[in-house]
Amino acid sequence: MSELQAKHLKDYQSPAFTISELDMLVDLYPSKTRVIARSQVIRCRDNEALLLDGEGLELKSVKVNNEAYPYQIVAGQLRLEGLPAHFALEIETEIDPVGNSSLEGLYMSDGAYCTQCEAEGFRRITYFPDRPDVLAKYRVRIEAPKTGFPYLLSNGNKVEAGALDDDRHYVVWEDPFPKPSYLFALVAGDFDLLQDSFVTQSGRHVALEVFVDKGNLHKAHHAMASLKKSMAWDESRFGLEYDLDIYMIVAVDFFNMGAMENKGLNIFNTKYVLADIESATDDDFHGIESVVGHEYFHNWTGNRVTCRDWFQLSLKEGLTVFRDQEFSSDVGSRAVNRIQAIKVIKNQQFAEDSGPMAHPIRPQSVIEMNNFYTVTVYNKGAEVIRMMHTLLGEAGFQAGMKLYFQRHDGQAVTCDDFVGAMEDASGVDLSQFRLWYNQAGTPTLKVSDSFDARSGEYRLVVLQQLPPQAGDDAKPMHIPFDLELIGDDGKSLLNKVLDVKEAHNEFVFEGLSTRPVPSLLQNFSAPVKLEYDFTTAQLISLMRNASSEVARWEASVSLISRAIWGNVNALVSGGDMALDTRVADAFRAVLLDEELDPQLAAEILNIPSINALIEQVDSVNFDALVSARAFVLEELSANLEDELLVRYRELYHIDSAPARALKNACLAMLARGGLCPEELVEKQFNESCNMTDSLAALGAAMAGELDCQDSLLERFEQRWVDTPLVMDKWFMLQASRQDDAVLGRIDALVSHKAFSLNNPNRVRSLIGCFAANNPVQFHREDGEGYRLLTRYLKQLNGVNPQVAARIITPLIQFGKFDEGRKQNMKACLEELIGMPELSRDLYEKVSRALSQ
Ligand code: B3K
Ligand code: ZN
Repeated sequence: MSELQAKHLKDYQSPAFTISELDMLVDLYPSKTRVIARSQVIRCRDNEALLLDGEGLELKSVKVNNEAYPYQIVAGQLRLEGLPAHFALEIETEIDPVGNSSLEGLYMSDGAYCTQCEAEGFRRITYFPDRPDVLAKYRVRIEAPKTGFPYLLSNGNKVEAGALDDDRHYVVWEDPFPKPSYLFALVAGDFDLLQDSFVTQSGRHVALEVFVDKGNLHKAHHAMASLKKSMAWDESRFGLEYDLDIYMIVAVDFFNMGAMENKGLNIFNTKYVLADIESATDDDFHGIESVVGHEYFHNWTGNRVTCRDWFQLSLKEGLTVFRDQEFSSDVGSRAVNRIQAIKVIKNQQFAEDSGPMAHPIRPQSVIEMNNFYTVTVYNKGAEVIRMMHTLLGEAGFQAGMKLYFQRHDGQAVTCDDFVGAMEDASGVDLSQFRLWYNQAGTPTLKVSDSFDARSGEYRLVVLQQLPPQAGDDAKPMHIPFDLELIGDDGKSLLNKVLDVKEAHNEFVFEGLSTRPVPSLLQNFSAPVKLEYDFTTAQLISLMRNASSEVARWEASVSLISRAIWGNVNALVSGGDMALDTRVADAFRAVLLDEELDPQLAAEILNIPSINALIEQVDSVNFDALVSARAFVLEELSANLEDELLVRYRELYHIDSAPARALKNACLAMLARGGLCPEELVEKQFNESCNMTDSLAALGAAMAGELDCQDSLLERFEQRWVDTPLVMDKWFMLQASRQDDAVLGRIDALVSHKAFSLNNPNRVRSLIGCFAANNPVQFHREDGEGYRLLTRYLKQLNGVNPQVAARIITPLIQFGKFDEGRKQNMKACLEELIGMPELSRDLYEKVSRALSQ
C-alpha cells in the first residue's frame, strides 16, 4: 500500500545528491535492452543515503568509482550509503520495451523504439533521481540493428556515429543544456523524413526535421509550416530564439497524450502531425498548429526554466498554454480562439472544480502525478497567467518575462518565482492575486445593479462567493472584472477593467442619461461563474451591440441556455414547452448578418451541448434537460429553416475554413431539427474532397437519423479502414450514436480490425468518446452505460493505467445527478476499487470519488 500514499508539497526537500553529467549507453533489443548509466554525482547534504527511483527494472550491477558497491532496494528505490562528496556511479539495468504497454519509459510503437519520460518515466529506464530539480548534461550512445532502425535519435547534437558487428550501428548524442530526466528522449526506427531549416533573428541556422511513418511524408508539411511559424512568432512577440542547431519532431502512433517537448527531440502523437485536406478536418489543422506551437514554446517555458517539483507543473503548462493561445490568436481569429478556450473552462474545468478531483492550479497533494495533467493545471493555469497579463498589460507582462529569464535561466523554480518576477518588473502588487495558486474551486460573482434616473448614477454591486473546495479559511481573490456599459442607442459608454478584491464590492458610474446594458466579465476576464439576472431584451441587445465579439457569443449562449432551462421547468411542472420568437429572431439576425465572421456565426449556432448545460446548474433533471434541449433545437431549426438553407447554399462552394464552419453549422442545425433533406447530405458527402465536409455530412445523416446513415458510414469505413487517424473519427461517430443499440455496437467494434485496446487514440475515440460525448446513452437510467465503461476500465487498468484514469472522468463526476444514477455510478466505482491489482492512477480517482 505504500505506493498508494500521497506526496505533499509541504514536504518538499531539495535533493541530497545531484548529478552533473550522465553518460548513457542504450543497447536496444526488443525485450532485453541493456542500459548502462554513468553519472557524476555530487553530494549536497552530509549523512544522507543516496536514493534512486526505479520501476520495473532488472538491476545487473552497481559500481561507485569503478568498484562494485553494496546497495539495498527499499520501497522500489535503490539505496546507497556512506558515499564520498563526489563520485562516479555506474548502474547497469535491463528493460523490456516490447512488454511495456503503459507507454511510459522506453516502449515500442509500431516497430519503432521511443520514450516518454514526463512525469516519472525515466525511472523505468534506469535508477536515477527522477525529479525535475536534478539537472544534468546528457551524453547518450544508442546501439541497434541497421535494418529496421536506420535512425537513432536523442536530445541535442549528433556527435558520433559508426558501424558495429552483426549488422548493428551506433550514434552518440550530446545535449549541451543541463536538463531534468523528464526531458530525456530516445527514438530508433525507420521513417520518412521531411527536412527544412530556419534562420533565427540573430542568424543561427537551425535544421528542422519531421519524422513520420513510411508513406506519410505528404502529410508532414503542415506540421513543418507550423513549426516555422511558431519559431518566428516567439521571436517577434516574446523575443525568444531557438538555442540548438537542430529541432526534431517524431510522430508515433502509440502515445498517451498529444505530444512531448523533450529538448531538441519532440515526440508527437501522429494526431498532431499528420494532415492533408482529404484526411484531416479544419479543426485538425488548427490543432496541429497549436500543439506544434505549444511544444516549441516549452523550449523556453519548461526546458530552459523548468519546475522545481511536480506540484509546480502549472509554472510551465499554464504559461505555455497561455503562449500557445496567444500564438493561435495572433495568427488566426482572436475571438474564435478565445471562445474555444472559454468553452474548455466552462464545460470541463468547472466540472473538475466541482468534482472529486478538484485541486488548485498548484496541487498540494498527489498520489499519481499523471493524474494532474488536468484542465485545471493547464487551462485554468493559463487563465491565471492571462489575468496577470490583464493586470500588467502587454508591456508590463513582457518586462516580467524578461526578468523571469534573467533570474532563472537554467534553473528549476516555483510558481512563486514566476509571480515574483512579474511583480518586481511591473511594480503591480500581486500578493492577493497569489491566492489563485492555493485555492481550489470556482468562485461565483453575484452581480446586481441599480440606476437612479434623476442623478444619472448607475451602481453595480459585485458579491464574491468562494466555493467549498477553496477550503475553510478561503479568502476573497483578486479578480479582474472587465466591464462595458452600452447605451440605449447601442453605443459603448464605457469599457474598463475593475478590480474585484473583496467579498462585497460596489462600483458607481455617474453622468448616465439612461439605464445602460452591462456587458459583464467581458472576454471571460477571470475563470469564475457569473450570476446576473439578464432580461431577454438585454441579452438580445448584447448579441447585437456588445463591442466584444466574445461578449456577443456569450450573450447568445445565455439566451439559448435560458430558453432550454425554461422548458426544463415547464416539463417538470407539467406545463407546455415553447420558444420565445424573440430568441429565434436573434439567431436569425446572426444568420443574416453578412458582416459577421462566419466562424463566429458558426460558434453562435452551435447550441451548448448537454454536458455544457449541466455545468450551468448545481443539480440536474437529466431526462427533462435532454427533452428540453431537443425541443429548443427543433423549434429553432423549424423557425430558421429557410435562412439556414439559403446560407448553406451560398457557402456551399466556398473553399475556406470559416465558410465551411458556418455551412456545416447550418447543416447540423437543420439535421437536428429533422429538416435536413437526404439529398443535400448525400450530395455533400459525394462531392466533398475534404474531411471537414465529409464528416459534417456524415454527422448530419446521423443526427437527422436519415435512411442513408448506415450506407454512408459503411462507405466511409471502406475508404479509410487503413488510415488509423481517420478511423478514429469513424469510431467517434459510432460511439456518439444515440440509439439503444450503441452499447452492443461498441462491444462489437472492439474486435474491429482497426481497433486495439493497446492504442490510446483508438481507446479514446471509442470508449472515451462514448463516456464523454454521448451523455444520452452513457447516463442511461438502467446504468448499462456506466457498466460498459467499467468493463473496459478493468481491462485497461492492466494495459495502460494512464489512459484508463483519463477516460474515467465522467464516471466520477456524479455530483449533479439524481439518486438513481448516482447509485449506479457509485456501484461501478465500488467494483473498481475492489480490484486486486488496481493501478495508482485509477485508485487515486476512484477513492477520491467514493469518499466524497
Ligand atoms: N508536457 C507534456 C505532457 C506530459 C504528460 C505526462 N503524463 C506535453 C505538454 O504539455 O506539452
Ligand atoms: Zn505543455
